[in-house]
Amino acid sequence: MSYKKISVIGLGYIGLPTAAVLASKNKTVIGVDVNEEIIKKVNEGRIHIIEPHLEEIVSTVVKEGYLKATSKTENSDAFIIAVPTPFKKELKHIPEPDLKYIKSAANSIAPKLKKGNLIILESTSPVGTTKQLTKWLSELRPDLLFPLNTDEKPDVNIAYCPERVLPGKVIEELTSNDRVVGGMTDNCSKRAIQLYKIFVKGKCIQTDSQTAEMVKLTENSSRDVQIAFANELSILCDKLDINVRELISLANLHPRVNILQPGPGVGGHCIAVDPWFIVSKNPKEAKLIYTARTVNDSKPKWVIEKIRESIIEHRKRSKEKKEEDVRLTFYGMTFKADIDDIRESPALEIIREIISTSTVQVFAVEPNLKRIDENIKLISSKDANKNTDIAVLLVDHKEFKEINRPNASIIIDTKGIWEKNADR
Ligand code: SAJ
Repeated sequence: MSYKKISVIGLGYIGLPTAAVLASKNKTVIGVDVNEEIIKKVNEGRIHIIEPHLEEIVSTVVKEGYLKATSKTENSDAFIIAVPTPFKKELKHIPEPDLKYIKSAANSIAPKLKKGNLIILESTSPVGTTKQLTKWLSELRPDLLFPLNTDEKPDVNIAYCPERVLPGKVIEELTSNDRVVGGMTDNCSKRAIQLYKIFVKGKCIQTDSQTAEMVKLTENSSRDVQIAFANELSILCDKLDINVRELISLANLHPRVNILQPGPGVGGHCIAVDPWFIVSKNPKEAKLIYTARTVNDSKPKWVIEKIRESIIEHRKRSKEKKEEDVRLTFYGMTFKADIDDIRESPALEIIREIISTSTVQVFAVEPNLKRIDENIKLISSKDANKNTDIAVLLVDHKEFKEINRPNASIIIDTKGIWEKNADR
């Protein structure tokens, strides 16, 4: 069965680009979201996130009538679920994933399901979620046969296919990356591969749903563990008075060593989150993954200590200047370079902590944000250069790489872009 009409549930960082790319292949795409502002924007051919090339595509496919955004799920040939899977809010030692958005996606799709439909879950999820989704749907639609403990041909096919795109390169990676497709049955995988072949030029590799779920969590946990190693090295090197960037570049000359780069911590909605989906279900076994998470989560606190030390040092150097007279500028607030996303941003954590625990004057330069709903004074790079005692580089945005060394008496460079000239 071919896919003429496809619904994408969730028009966020993954859902919207996926909907737009499918629509650009002349498929009728219905983008479903709960946020009326997003719906309005998309229907005007505009987007609510910063992602290169996405707005051009959305504007074209909306104009041509291939993409429509709405709050109501419609009958379709296929449904792609791309909703968030956040943590539960309780302050537990190990955060637990919250599947409420996947459950409400199931609730909205269920009444529209027909024999022959395909459902694909793309949201990063704990192992077993696709099975859980199938159970929810089968309870909601007892009149249809689902791929659960049955030898008969199910009426509805269900598969898990994780997204793997890098923010900032989403359009390119959506089509070029290989995809892992894990169906509830062999035929579910095959039908899902048929759908991805509409726009994916990379390979589509078949597996089962549990393996596909674990592949996604493994990819991001692997990166988290590797970044934790780099972050641990940076703390060690600071103690030993060794330049960590030089150390890593020399160690990486070895043909089988490839160390990543340290920074102020790990942010974003993926690498800082997904490893917990493994740890929360397997706390006894996932020792290394847990430790990496705690190493990366503690890095902002280490940077905060460095900033506190530099405030004391600057006050000494400037003949006991009062704390409230010290001007501190942070360069970068987003979770990584050249994007506008502040989710789980270690930079923001550091800035908030300094604002709430000291009386220094705090400013921030952030070229990717026009405004911020917080008590943080955004200033231009030019103004910062005239008025800063301590400059703290938190994100390696391209604009900051063009600055040789800001005019400040102390520089803390957590990303190593001004390092040869920096004091930390
Ligand atoms: N970071 C470092 N050092 C490094 C690399 C990254 O400190 O050497 C930090 C970044 O500054 C950022 C965090 O890690 O705070 C995460 O950034 P990232 O670029 O590693 O990853 P994301 O979160 O933007 O995207 C990841 C990607 N996963 C992998 O590379 C394995 C992407 O392919 C996934 O699709 C995405 O997660 C996701 O949606 O899961």
